[in-house]
Amino acid sequence: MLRIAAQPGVFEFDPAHAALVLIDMQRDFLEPGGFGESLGNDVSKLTKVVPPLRRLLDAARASGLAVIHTREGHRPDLADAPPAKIARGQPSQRIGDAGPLGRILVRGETGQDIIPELYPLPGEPVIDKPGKGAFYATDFAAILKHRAIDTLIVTGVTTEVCVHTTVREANDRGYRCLVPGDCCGSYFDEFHDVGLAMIAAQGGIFGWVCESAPLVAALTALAVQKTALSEARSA
Ligand code: TIU
Repeated sequence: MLRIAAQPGVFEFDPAHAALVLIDMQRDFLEPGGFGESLGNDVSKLTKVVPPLRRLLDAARASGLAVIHTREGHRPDLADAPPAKIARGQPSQRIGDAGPLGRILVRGETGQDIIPELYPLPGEPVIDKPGKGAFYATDFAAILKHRAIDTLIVTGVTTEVCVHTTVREANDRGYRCLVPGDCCGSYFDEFHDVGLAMIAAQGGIFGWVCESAPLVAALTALAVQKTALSEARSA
């Protein structure tokens, strides 16, 4: 069991039954010319998430923790895109329009894919989701069930939209969620701060919130332990 300093209290979990989930770390949200910018957002607000999340991803991979990625996006024919979602607001470009990163938020396009720094390795599931939550209209729950995962470490963008929706969906389904705040990002500083506070309030109404440093330290120690064990076995 690993024990991590968190709000509202220490978070204890078995890494054999946990997964690191990276929500929507896509060019469409982090780079100019994609969906995020089309909505009027300053996409540079999200870049600070990448270095800490890369450190956490490296530690998770080294320790053998399951890693699962998600991507928000739609079928090329937009058959799974709610008309209300396409029509919403006054974006500079709508979902499906051709932009500099390909068609906005469409599966298979450059913009819809994950940024190179956090690109999935073979064997790491990628969940293509049409909504904000990772459970809605996906096989995420089936994958978690088959791997006997009951604990999710949820990271990514944006804190108050897809991260929050996924944590809420997971919490209602009985998963325990830990959210490392510095591995999540928002276009709005105040929404990020309040979004994290909302998760941990009321004794952890949706989950737990932590910094990534103690989590990285615990996973790194686990990786060292596993390496020492396998070297001792093969000696
Ligand atoms: N616009 C915004 O903040 N977020 C999204 O539309 N999707 C995700 O959060 N991934």
